[in-house]
Amino acid sequence: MPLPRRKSPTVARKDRIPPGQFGTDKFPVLSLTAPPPFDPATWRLKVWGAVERPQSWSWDEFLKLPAVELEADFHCVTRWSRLDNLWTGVLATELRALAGVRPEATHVLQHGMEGYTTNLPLADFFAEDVLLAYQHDGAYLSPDHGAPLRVITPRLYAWKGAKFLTGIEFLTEDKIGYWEARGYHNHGDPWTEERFWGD
Ligand SMILES: Nc1nc2c(c(=O)[nH]1)N[C@H]1C(S)=C(S)[C@@H](COP(=O)(O)O)O[C@H]1N2
Ligand SMILES: [Mo]
Repeated sequence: MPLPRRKSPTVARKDRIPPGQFGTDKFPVLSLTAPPPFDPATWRLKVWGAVERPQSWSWDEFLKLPAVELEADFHCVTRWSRLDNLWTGVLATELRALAGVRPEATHVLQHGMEGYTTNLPLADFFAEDVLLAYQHDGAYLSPDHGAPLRVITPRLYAWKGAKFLTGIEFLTEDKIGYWEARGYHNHGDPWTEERFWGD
């Protein structure tokens, strides 16, 4: 059965390429480190913090969660935008019921396997087009692009989604992520050019 197909609302914008960005068909790699090793036998995605039911999914279990295909653009704060990506994965909104996110949760901190983190307000994490993606354009993610799992945030710059995702922490107050602690904007909306603190 084909998966349900979703489209990020940003794809229909008149100003689809945000100010200060240029479109490219290339897909550059921006990573702090070499890709950390992925072992499907031991990999886990953990969900903890302000939730009723902390989770620890194995790779096989994660692949059985309800999946969708998402058409979305990808905006890197270094000014390239890659339009028309097709991602496959699990919508972030699925986690709300699965983990039982508690009413006092206000923010989310994503954790990458190598130690990368990035923070989001709950409303941005639960936007209808935020995806925990394991495929890009029909193929499982390559190590450089975040295998086995990454977060896609089409309404925000791409640093707001962790590659090599292994943890989602629900918070009751904001906690700053890796780039946010090093001068990047705390929110990261490409259409208002929220690139750096002070923008
Ligand atoms: N775990 C992890 N996630 C990460 C990063 C990283 O270094 N480690 N870099 C971020 C940045 S700055 C960007 S622009 C995108 C880059 O994704 P790409 O390498 O697939 O283009 O991933 C984001 N997620
Ligand atoms: Mo980036």
